[in-house]
Amino acid sequence: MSRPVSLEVVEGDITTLAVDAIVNAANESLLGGGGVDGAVHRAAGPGLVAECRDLGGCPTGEARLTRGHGLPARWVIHAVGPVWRGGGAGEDELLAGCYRAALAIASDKGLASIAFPAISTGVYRFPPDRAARIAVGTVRQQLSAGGPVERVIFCCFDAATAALYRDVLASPGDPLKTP
Ligand code: AR6
Repeated sequence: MSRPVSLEVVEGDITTLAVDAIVNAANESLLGGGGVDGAVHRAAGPGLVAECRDLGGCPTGEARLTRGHGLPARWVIHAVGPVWRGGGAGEDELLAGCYRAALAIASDKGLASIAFPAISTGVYRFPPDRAARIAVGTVRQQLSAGGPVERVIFCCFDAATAALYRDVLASPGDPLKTP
């Protein structure tokens, strides 16, 4: 029997969430940056960048695991989203790849709860509505196969992004097929 997976929207700072894993919107170096990446590294403390250094980077569309260090979350999954270049450079598939890769890591580790930021929608300029549909659609698709993940939080830094996610979650049909 398959158990229901809870998909929730939380407005706020992802570094405060006491979940099994938070996802970081990182860059290919994995050595920190601005936005959510800067916040994650500040809250985790210097042990995080030291662990990241040993990973040797991460290609766009993929993800890597570290411990949470000073964060309330036990683990950080660093996902590298694509820079938006107009939509013709495989951005949709690369963004979907981030969500798939992060959930695959969570499943491998047997994690029950995971929180995602709106990957690529800040410095990397991915259109937020398109990104929200890809995030929700890909997570639903990935979790339909079952596994240990029971709770997925879409952590939105502002009210507009939270409203967008609530709309996508409430809309009938597959968000990946809605133009
Ligand atoms: N908690 C939750 N969401 C946040 C937080 C936070 N503390 N801070 C920002 N956001 P961005 P990207 C939201 O720019 O577009 C970095 O320099 C933000 O409002 O953090 O994937 C990396 O090193 C936006 O909705 O990530 C890379 O170089 C979302 O998180 C680059 O930026 C993503 O914005 C990655 O750019």
